Amino acid sequence: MKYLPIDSGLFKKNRERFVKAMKSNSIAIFNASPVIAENGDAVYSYKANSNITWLSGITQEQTMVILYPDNKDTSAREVLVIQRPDELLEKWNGHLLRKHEATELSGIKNVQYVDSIDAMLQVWMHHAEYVYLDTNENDRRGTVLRTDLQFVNKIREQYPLHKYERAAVLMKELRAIKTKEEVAITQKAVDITHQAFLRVMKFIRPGVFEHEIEAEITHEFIRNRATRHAYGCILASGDRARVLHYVDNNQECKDGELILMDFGAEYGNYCADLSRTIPVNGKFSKRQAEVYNACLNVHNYCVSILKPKINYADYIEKVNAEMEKQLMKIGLISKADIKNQDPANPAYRKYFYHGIGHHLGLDVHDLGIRNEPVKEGMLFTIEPGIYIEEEQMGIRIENNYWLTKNGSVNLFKGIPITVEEIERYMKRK
Ligand SMILES: [Mn+2]
Repeated sequence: MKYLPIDSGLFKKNRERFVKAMKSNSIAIFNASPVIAENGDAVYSYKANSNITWLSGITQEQTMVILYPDNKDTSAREVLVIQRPDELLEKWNGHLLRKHEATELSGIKNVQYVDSIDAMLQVWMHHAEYVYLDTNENDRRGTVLRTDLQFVNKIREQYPLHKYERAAVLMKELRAIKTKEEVAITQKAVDITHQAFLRVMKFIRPGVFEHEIEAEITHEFIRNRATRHAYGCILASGDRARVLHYVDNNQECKDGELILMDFGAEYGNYCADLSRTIPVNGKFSKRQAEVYNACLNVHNYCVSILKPKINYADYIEKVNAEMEKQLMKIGLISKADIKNQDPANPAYRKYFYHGIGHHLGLDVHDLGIRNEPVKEGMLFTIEPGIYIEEEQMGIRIENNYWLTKNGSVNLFKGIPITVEEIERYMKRK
């Protein structure tokens, strides 16, 4: 890992929160994500299971976390399972964690090797009444990792009379609330992303290619100890900005175009997520500024109402109404369009066709509620966008906000966002 050590207190606090939510006399078992084969003997770049990372900070493959807070054997109330160091493997792939190192990183004292865990697990299982197992309960994707299911099936077959519970239900509640320790790490990811944005604002000019901008961002990320991009970065100049997940990044940025950039660093396993749209030549045209300001008005409106207690579904409804108002102001939709609209596909949807934001954390689209009141400690992106086919233009403006008791903290504090700030920053001497 490239990031600086993280105090194990962060993970200890997370485990305490999970344990508090468990039923009495229950055991929870979490498994690492598998290594996925690519071609030949190559494998895809490894990303640890986010729940394992959240509970322990360990990102090494084959890791398990086992929590059994009522275990009569008090030394085994929390157990970290790692792969046994192997000298030959280390000659090829580098250092593997020793037990004391795993304890140092996670704060878990009892560390066992994965090849010897079955016998111990059997004893704990025989004493426990409830068993929490983990699957990827994502509304869009469902369980993607067959190993999750294989493990669930194996345990259920071996212990058919236990009562099974879903760890995902608890994780969705818990991981949605970010502790100040987690936000401190996220802030680092945000700061690196902020730096990269300042760098490319000075770099972008007519004739530059999108992939050259990607290279600048990557350079800034890695030199500042980011592990990688938190997601495939989007560098979309001109009309390509209307493709929400455009990642080809291989075209020329032309004079007079706007370029939409959506990128974020992953630092210490936490993600940042920034979108900015700037003029390739450093100056917005009158129309570009008009549309940009409409989008910024929606952004600022979101910030003013996204506070604890508002129901997320109500928030979305209010935001959509504001977007409708702004789109009318810049002449994209009319009163008649709204009057005649299909309620299932309202007029504003033609120009704003994605969600207003998402939870942010270890995953870019992090776990969390979608139709309940939002709570203090949640971390959201706010990212309205306006995409106009007729004008070959797309604009999105995104920052990351950590909810406080009465409002929110903008983690991208001080970053250029207004037309004037961007033009001033891009001005060459
Ligand atoms: Mn986002």
